[in-house]
Formats: sequence, structure tokens, C-alpha cells
Amino acid sequence: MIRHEFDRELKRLFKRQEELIIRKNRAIKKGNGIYERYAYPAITRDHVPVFWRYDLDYRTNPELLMRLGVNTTFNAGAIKLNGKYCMVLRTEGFDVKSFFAVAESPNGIDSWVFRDRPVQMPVNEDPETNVYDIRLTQHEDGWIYGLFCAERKDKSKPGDSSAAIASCGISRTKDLVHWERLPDLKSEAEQQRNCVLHPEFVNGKYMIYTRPQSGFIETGDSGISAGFSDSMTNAVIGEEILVDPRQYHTVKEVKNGQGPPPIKSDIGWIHLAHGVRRTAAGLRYTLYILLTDLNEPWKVIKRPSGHFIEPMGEERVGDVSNVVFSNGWIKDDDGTVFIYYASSDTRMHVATTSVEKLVNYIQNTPEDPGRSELCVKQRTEMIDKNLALLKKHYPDLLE
Ligand code: M1P
Repeated sequence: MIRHEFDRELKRLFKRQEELIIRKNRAIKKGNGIYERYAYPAITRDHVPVFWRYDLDYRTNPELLMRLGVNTTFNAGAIKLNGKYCMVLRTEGFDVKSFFAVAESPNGIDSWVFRDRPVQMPVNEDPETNVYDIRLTQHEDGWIYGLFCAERKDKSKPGDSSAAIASCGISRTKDLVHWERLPDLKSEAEQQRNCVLHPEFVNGKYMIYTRPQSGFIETGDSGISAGFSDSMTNAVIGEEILVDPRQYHTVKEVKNGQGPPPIKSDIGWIHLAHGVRRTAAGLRYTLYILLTDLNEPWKVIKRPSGHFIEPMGEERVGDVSNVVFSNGWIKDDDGTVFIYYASSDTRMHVATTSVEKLVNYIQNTPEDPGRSELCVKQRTEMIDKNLALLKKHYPDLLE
């Protein structure tokens, strides 16, 4: 390209991105009443700054070719900080290494802008190959903790190039800019993924939701669990309590994992989790809700049946299709809840609801009775009640 063509193309790249960022998102009103989805993804790889992907120097890249592509932007931790809604995204380069990057929005829905540089996450004495799926917890001790998966090659299997070990990496920050890396979580399990710090002390200790695993992919017979540590600067947990087990023929038949830190409500801690089911088309990841006791957050007290969010339409397709995954949500002062979820390990979406609606959902959605016959009974009770009501008040709707 000659110089003025280069300048024109460069400006075009920035303009296209600006148009994407300022595009207003809109709620899709014909939802299920529990939450609202939005017309467009919140953050895609096209939101990643142009200067993270292209060499913009005419002398070294006169054809303006992309140099360091970004493949996906997904599985974001989330927090509201200094009045801004922040996502800390799993940003994956074409080289399949993930890193964390902060994007901010003034309203939690759209206008997401990446900070100028990715997070410079320090490593400890055994640097990991890959980091991902950070959960941000504003803890009552004053720190914002980031717990994430730190993945290393399994050196005990030198002949297996996909053998890996997943551990819980731990870091803390006050501003999402300066991060202090702490030692990885020590537990009795061979591997850990989907670890999340509870926001409050429990009996004077830090409580960490875990998912002990027997291998890198397989979880053995575990499910969402919890352990307690005296400190986060050297986090060690002993015995892990099983909080929410896997269960035959449910949305969490194959495995499950805690999503973001739970939200406190009058009736208990509201949890968002992912459940995985095996189908003929491969694994299907959906999100579900749980309620745990306010004083004993490891005790489940309500389990609305089935999934809460499932991959829909275009969300079903991506790098790892048929997946929704969430590790970030934000509760605003007015009770609005912004649920950030990724689809198919590719891009981020937002859905909005409120604590009030979540409480209503939890209190009034019956639990899974466990068998088809009982599910029919459960549904028939609602149908009978509804038919009587319709006959009395809206007979024309039955004609
Ligand atoms: O590909 C789906 C998800 O798989 C893993 O989650 P889990 O350990 O629960 O199966 C993670 O790698 C996650 O990042 C990914 O979205």
C-alpha cells in the first residue's frame, strides 16, 4: 500500500470498531419474565483494541496485516468499581493462550471499552502455561481477589502432549491494574477448577467454593464443594464439603461448577452455577440457580428445577458449541442484577434481572421431582389450577 492508502485503511479499522462499541444494545422483551436477554453480544473479539492485533507502523507493516489475532473474548469475571461496570475477560489469542483483559462500560449493557493494556498478571515460581475463568470477589477484608484456573503441563506424562494439571491461581488487587500474585490454593485434590472465594468470612475463615477433580477434564464423583482457609496469602484447605453433587439425568449429570461469587439476599445466598450434560451432539453446558443458607453457605436450601439460562440461537455456535458459562455478575445498589455469560467459549453476553425476581424464581419454581411420572404430576397440578382459572376469568382464551 502506498502511504495514504495505509492511513485510510488504518482509520477505517478504528472507525469500524468505534461503530461497534457505540452501538446501543436493546433488551429482547419476549423473554421468560425472569430475566431479559439482549439483541447483540456485549463483547466480541472485534471489541479488542486494533492496536492489540495490528502492527500499525508503516515501515514494518505497509500492507496493514493482522499480526497477533485474538480468537475469543469470553468467561469474564465482573465487578463494579468506581461507578464503572468492569468485566475481566478470558481473552484468547490465535496462539490459544488466554490472558485477562479489563473492559469497562458506563451502564453495564453496552459501550464496552478495553483498557489500553491487558492485565499484567504476575506468575509465581512455577509459571503456568495458561490462565482463565477469573472469579472476582470483593471480600469484606478489603481486597478484590481474583481466583482463576492456572494450567500447567503434566510433567509426569511426558509422552502425552495434552496432559495438563489445573490448579486454582490466586491474586488480589484494589484497582484491577496492580495485581499481587499469591501462592496457588493447596488442597488434597489432584486438580481444581472453578474455585470461587465467598465474599464474607465464615466462622472467621475464608471460604472457597471448589471443584476437586480426579483429572484435567474428569471430575470423578465430586461436584461443587467448599473448603476453609485461615489465610489467602497462603491458602490451604483440608477436607472439602460437598455442596452440590452431580446427579443422574439432570442438567448437572456429567459435572458442575460454581459460577460467580454468590449474591446475598434476605432469604439466603443466591448462586449461579453451570451444569454439564452429555448428549449425542457432545457436552451441553447450561446455567442453573441454587440458594444456600445465610449462616452456613455450604448448605443448599433451595434448588429450582432445571436450567436457568441455556444457549439459544447463534449462542449455540462457536469454538466450543452448545455452551453457556458464567463467572461474573454484578448486583447494583437498586437491586438490578447484570448477568454476564459467555456463549460457546466465544463471546460475552449480558442478561438483566433483579434480586427480587431471582428470589421470586427461587421461592416459586418447584424442585426437580426426579422422575417423568412425578414431573407430569407436578405439571398437571399447575395445568388444572390454570384451566380452572381460565374458565372462570378468561373463557374466551380457551375457545
Ligand atoms: O468448554 C466449556 C468450559 O469447560 C471448562 O469448564 P469445566 O471445567 O466446568 O468443564 C472450562 O475450560 C471453561 O473455561 C469452558 O468454558
